[in-house]
Amino acid sequence: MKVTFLQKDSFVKLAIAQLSAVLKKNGHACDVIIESGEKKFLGSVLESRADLFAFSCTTGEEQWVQDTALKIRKHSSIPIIMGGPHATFSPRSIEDPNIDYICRGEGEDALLELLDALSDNPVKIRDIQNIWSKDSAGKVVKTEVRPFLQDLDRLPFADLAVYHKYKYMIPYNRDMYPVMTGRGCPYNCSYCFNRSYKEIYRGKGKYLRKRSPQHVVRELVRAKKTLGIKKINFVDDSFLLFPEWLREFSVLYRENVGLPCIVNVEATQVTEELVRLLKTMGCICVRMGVETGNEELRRNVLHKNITNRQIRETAKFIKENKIKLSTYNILGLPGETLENALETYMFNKEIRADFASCSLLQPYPGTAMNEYVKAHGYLPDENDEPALGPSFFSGSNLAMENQRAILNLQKLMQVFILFHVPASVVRKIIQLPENPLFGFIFRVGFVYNKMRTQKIRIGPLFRLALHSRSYMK
Ligand code: B12
Ligand code: SF4
Repeated sequence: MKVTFLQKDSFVKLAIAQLSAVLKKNGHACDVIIESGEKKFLGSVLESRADLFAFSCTTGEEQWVQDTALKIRKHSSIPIIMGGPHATFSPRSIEDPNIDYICRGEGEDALLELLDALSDNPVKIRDIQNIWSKDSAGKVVKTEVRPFLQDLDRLPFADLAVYHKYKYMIPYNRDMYPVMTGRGCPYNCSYCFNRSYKEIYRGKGKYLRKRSPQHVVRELVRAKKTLGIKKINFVDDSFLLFPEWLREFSVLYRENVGLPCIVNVEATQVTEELVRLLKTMGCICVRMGVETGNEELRRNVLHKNITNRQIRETAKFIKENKIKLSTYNILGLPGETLENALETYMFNKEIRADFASCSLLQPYPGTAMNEYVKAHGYLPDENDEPALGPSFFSGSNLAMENQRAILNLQKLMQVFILFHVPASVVRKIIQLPENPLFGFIFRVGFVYNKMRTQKIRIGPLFRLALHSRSYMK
């Protein structure tokens, strides 16, 4: 059977690449059609001879998914499935009359079983774990999630080639080959999906899982040969979770792959030894969650138990090893004052972040933060689900003090960091009226800082950005 994934913007979704590999290994066909890469998107979709249309949806994209499903349904009765974080944490997505199935949680085995049932005996669908469907009267049929996939080495390597009919994606994927070496995170930050993921999967096996070093290295060696990749982007939530794994992996990586790489870390796991290991691997940039410069907000509101001292120390190791430091920050937190927001700027300046990426808080469904903002009156209507935009860079619907100054700071923080602008000047600039120029500066600064810290070439990045405009809005 053939599954056609539909996507809005032109970046690799590893979920799709991973599911494509699994489908192909099991004798099915798989294609991706990207709206921003097509002249006549709907025409291409309808001509794709799919047996199943599929979406991998994060929160913020659901409106586009629903609109697209409606357009398809007007011309075709081929079944439609939605998976990904939004389907997992907002399962009422199944109530949309044009969505036939949703997949909650991990999709590899569930999707295969669904295809088998669709071709063989559709009645079986109601028993497939992770798949929610509807009966003939339109009533939702729910199932449990199956246990976590424990042996990640049994998965085939992600099939990035499924994207390469869009030629403009190839150079970027060579420059920033995305790979995941494990699944799961031990922490429970209030704004992140991990806590609810663990709840949905309670009693269903070990959450923290790692591929073997050999399995990851084999994938990278193959990608080097077949695709000519130049740099690796490890997208694991936290790359240093298992020091023993890293010790073994770093040796194999150096000997067999030897390409520059970029990783995400959590300051609580960083030691001088591990940063040195990253350096020996050719790590050029470490991305680390700072989130806020105010320890109390970080601990009590974000539920992130990392002290400023730990972050300072980690930053010192990273800088001493001449690795670029890129930080993730969030403004617009419940209870945050303008002074707190400025602390975030000052703290990034103090630790000499090379790039302080700054978003606005979006309380995603299923997170503790979502419950908190509803319970504490941060939404215009307390019964509302927070309506979230397509990107956490573009806006927030939460009530905040000094909104204008905070929104301006979010747009300009990375540029202030770049030019080491003194706090007294920052205070004045952010009081100016909001204006499109700040949005423009944000976009240019974001691209420039990515190029500078992650050594991405302008050509591939520009071509990709042209086809991912809604993400950068
Ligand atoms: C790499 C990454 C990105 C990349 C690539 C995006 C992508 N969609 O792959 C970039 C930088 C572009 C990005 C952007 C954003 N991201 Co992001 N990102 C991640 C990250 C770190 C890894 C994703 C990944 O590759 N996972 C590996 C794959 C294999 O796992 P998976 O995606 O969960 O897929 C499995 C299942 O969900 C399921 N599945 C998924 N899709 C489908 C489809 C079908 C049909 C089926 C059957 C099953 C299925 O099967 C898969 C295999 O088991 C995750 C955190 C994480 N650890 O997952 C956040 C995460 C997905 N991102 C998140 C967010 C919020 C965003 C942004 C909205 C941020 C923003 N700018 O505002 C954008 C949205 C972009 C978009 N439209 O997707 C949230 C999503 C929360 C939510 N409720 O939706 C996450 C979960 C992080 C978090 N802390 O909460 N992101
Ligand atoms: S450490 Fe990162 S990935 Fe883990 S729960 Fe917190 S925000 Fe999520």
